[in-house]
Amino acid sequence: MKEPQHLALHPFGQIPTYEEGDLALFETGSIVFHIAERHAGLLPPPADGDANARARAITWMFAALNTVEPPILELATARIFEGDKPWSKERLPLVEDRVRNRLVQLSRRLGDADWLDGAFSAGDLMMVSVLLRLKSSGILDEYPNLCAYVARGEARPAYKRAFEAQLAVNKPPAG
Ligand SMILES: N[C@@H](CCC(=O)N[C@@H](CS)C(=O)NCC(=O)O)C(=O)O
Repeated sequence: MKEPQHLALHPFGQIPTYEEGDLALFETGSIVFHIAERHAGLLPPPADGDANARARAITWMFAALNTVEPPILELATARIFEGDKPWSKERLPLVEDRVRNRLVQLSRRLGDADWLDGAFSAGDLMMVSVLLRLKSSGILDEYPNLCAYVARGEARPAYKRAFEAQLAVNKPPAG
């Protein structure tokens, strides 16, 4: 990923990247937004009476990436890369509490609704994928409505198709 060919697509040498004709994009949020703008079912259509619904769905995309994901990424870093540091035991509970703080707020807002704002949108898609990163930590289990929300996201046929396609690419070669 740090070779010139990939760096031409992604200046930070990361994944994902997305190519469509002569367009090359990087950043998950930008890629999802690009697709959502061009295919039905991911954002409320602008001419659909409630133009604000589209703006709110986009807001949830930003909230997932800018407000909910940062403490979750910090937790992953603290657990995976800093777990052996002498100060790790003291710091970890602080990082976990920052994650819990966001989850409490998100859980309260979701309540017993299926999705964050009416029908499923790219905002839910982003939020579910961000929350999925927490699965191995066990923290998500403290919020039953968020667990059910993530399970609904994973149960969508489109999610299953995408996940299986990804697994097929990542599967180690036979033998
Ligand atoms: N904000 C970026 C983050 C991308 C990112 O962190 N990608 C990781 C994999 S999930 C990566 O490529 N890590 C390798 C590296 O940073 O060298 C996005 O959402 O696209």
